[in-house]
Amino acid sequence: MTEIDRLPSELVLANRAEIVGAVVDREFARHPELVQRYGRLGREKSMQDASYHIAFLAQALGLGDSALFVDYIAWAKVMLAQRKVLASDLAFHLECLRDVLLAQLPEAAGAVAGGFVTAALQAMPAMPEDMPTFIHDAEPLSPLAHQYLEALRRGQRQLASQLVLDAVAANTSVKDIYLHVFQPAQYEIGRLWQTNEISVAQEHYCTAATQLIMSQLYPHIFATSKNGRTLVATCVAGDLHEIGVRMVADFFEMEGWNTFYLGANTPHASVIAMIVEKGADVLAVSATISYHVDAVRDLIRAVRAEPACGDVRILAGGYPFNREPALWEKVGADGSAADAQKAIALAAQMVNGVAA
Ligand code: B12
Repeated sequence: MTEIDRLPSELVLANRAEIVGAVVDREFARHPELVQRYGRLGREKSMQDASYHIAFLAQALGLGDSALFVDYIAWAKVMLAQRKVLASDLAFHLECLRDVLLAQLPEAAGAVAGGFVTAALQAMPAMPEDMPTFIHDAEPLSPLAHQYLEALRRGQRQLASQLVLDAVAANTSVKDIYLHVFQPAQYEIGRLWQTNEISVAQEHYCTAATQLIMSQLYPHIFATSKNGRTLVATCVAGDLHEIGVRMVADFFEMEGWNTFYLGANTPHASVIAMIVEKGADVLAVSATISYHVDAVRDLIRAVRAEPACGDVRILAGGYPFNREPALWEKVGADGSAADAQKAIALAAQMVNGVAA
């Protein structure tokens, strides 16, 4: 496992409130016109942003991986541009953050943390201010994915459900519906929220509807005969994004595994108890927000330290693992896969030595 330097990350988090205050003081002192540009709440919003940047920065520092922070700033640039925050103002905010880190942290830690911010600043000019759609016409089932998403955007979840049930009745596989309809539709919903085209409430509605419609497909999912293998699948403590790992669990179930899907935000001790109780062959751990990757590493350490977990193989996956392909090694997992289909192939290799 790569040697990980936790110190700058711990210092950044321990001094978070002071750093946030100093960044925003410096920003508004040097550019008083920001008050006119962003209104009465501008200062408050800038404090929220700084606090967010620090959470992501600390995680990247803890994993010794500046690319995670650069990726986060690319996401923030789109998010803020679509809310009328100028890229030049984001860059200036980051310059203030770097100055404060250099001034307030011990020299070595300040240099490392400041270096991560510099990496993001250097990459910023090439980062786009908008994001293309996740529903591509060349992909299988893209017409259905479009219709499904449009139905949900109009608030017609019954129609969305019927579209999916009709497709399955016409022999479209449940796996294809998951990978080519639900997954791109969820990514697209995220993009529309990020680019300020739909509200948080609309995103919640679409997500809840997708979970409901996934449940309507369960008679197909549990119809397979069993192969004697067991999977425990969970989101790490703190992470609320449960659909991805639920899909992973459902793919294993359809492949003949016995699966125990634990959902969002599961405490580590409960995951370990479940691995032991069910004699799991594989544990699938999911994190979507990169500041939860530490929790994945902590969970994996705890599982490895528990002799009763035997030689359970551990897969880690989700958004940050897809952005940074070497991340699974840094958290001590046995492997990762970009989607549910690839996850079953990898797990079959791990437990049987053959592809699924
Ligand atoms: C729905 C959603 C939510 C819901 C989740 C509800 C629920 N019950 O699941 C709620 C509202 C809670 C939420 C909250 C937040 N969210 Co959110 N969310 C999403 C959204 C729109 C869809 C997630 C989803 O269902 N994806 C579909 C599944 C199928 O895809 P997937 O997770 O990638 O899973 C596949 C693979 O990754 C892989 N995989 C996944 N897990 C595993 C595990 C293993 C072991 C393996 C091998 C593979 C694997 O296989 C899966 C199936 O093929 C995403 C958009 C996106 N791009 O995903 C944003 C998104 C992830 N959220 C985002 C953000 C910022 C947040 C918040 C921080 C917002 C806020 N300010 O509060 C919070 C954080 C909450 C928390 N503590 O976790 C950002 C993250 C950006 C970033 N740079 O990190 C995204 C990308 C939206 C965006 N475009 O801006 N969110």
